[in-house]
Amino acid sequence: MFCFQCQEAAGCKGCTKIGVCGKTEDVARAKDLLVYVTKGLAIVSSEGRKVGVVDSIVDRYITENLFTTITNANFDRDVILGRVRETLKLREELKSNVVKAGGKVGETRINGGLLKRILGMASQEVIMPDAAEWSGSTEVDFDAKAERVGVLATEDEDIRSLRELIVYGLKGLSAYMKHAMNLGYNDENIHGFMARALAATLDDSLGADELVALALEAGKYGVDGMALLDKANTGSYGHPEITKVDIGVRGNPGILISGHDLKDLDMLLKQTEGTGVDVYTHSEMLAGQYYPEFKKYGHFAGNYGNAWWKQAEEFEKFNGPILMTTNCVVTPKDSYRERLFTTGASGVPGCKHIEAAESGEKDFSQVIEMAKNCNSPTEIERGEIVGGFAHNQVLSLADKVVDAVKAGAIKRFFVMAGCDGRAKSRNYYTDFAKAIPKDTVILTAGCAKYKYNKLNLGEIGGISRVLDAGQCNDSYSLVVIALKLKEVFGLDDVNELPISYNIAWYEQKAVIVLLSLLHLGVKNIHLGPTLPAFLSPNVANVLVDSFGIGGITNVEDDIKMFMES
Ligand code: FS2
Ligand code: SF4
Repeated sequence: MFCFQCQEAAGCKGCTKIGVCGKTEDVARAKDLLVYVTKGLAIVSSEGRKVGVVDSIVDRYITENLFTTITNANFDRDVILGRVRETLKLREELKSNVVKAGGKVGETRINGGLLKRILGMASQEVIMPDAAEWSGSTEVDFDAKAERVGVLATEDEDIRSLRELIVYGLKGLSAYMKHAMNLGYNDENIHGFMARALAATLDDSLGADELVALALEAGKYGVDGMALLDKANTGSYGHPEITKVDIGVRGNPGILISGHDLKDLDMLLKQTEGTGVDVYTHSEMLAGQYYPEFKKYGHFAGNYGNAWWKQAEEFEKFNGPILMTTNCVVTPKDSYRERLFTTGASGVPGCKHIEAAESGEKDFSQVIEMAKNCNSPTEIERGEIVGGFAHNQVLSLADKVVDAVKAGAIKRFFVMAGCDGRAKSRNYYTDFAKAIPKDTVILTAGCAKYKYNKLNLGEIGGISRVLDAGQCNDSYSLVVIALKLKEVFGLDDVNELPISYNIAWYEQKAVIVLLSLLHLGVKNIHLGPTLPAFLSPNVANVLVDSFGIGGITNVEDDIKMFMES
């Protein structure tokens, strides 16, 4: 196996025996193959669009396949290989529809020779890439193929780096699209781009310049995807508002819901109402606490625990069932394995998975029944945290914020969005938050916030010094806020604002957030705790030269550098 898609890639190079995330070799093979056949489906889908064939089931499947391969989402090889089989089937069905519509989807080899079968346009011979033609049915076929189509199949390290940058950005985008789609919001243009861009990662005629352009174009669609999800979330559940969230426990049995899917939270809250079971949020689901539509439930308790990587210890103490709606899942300990349920793109072999019905509804009754027979959660901390500073809420405070900046009470904002992770080096972010001058404010989103959201960093003129917009996709809110400030201060360029970007990354959603910021023209973003292993030295240089991307050094020097910029 070879995987270097996340920040925890072994030795900052890549995982080759087993993933630091727990991904085993056989799961890695299944995922490599799933990505490959998804590219094949994307090639046919892209060709189909040229002749007006748009298949929403195919679009959904591509989206879900990519989401399934995100770091820490799904460890269930059988599920992943099931998706490989279904993808091959969908591809062939789509091909015949494309041919009927006059599209060009051919194949290359018959009887070992290079006879080009002509499909569609009678006068043209079409050679399709292998990914759009290859088929297999047994696990032996699948494993043999997977060995030849992983990341290292692209020999040139710069082309490989750019192809993977694009694929990882698309994986992140797929997560945001899936959440929006679950709420009934969709955008055909984004699916069209995803298919085209995936197909392009197997196109040997594209060189580095074209792939750099495509990565930046992915950033444009990243902004569109995050805006769509913002519309879906706020249209369904209202605008996040300033909220104090209890981090202690109550005396009732509880269900802990983790991951990012608000539709799952919605269904769980409805189904637990009146059952005597409380619902607690965990990690990125904390953001659910900020939405008016959820706050109305009396049995919606507080937030339990911290960022994803502490889950083994915290899930053990929760005592009740845990529902993982997306990544980040850590291989469960036996002590709570039976209490761990997965749904959506997440999956763990041996843990119960809750499927959606055709209508999208999910039946959580077995989770609720289990909760009733469990002890209430063990208290691990007490107090409260404050959040809910998404764009609508912050813009309603805009006058106050602008006055504070004009009066010099706020000297600088630090965007510290992104992810948390287990590396000790990430304590940098706690130290950084403690050490920045008291007249600065942190804008955050994503699970990175757990490094400093319990530090009580105080307020400036009634404005909290840590403004948490919500989940990683709510980085969109931070962009809306920045663009508003640019307008209010009459600036031409968003980079003229007193905002510094010190972003922590872990998995592929952070990649689409980064590409989105680059697309919006944001410069001098610092990424840590390490730069991505998938950036080759040449590709990293392009990002440094064109966008001023940098890493982190130490708290003192970095603060000095940011404050002087
Ligand atoms: Fe955190 Fe994990 Fe949110 Fe990432 S809970 S690292 O999925 O997207 O950020
Ligand atoms: Fe390693 Fe990250 Fe890939 Fe897991 S997702 S195998 S930790 S690089």
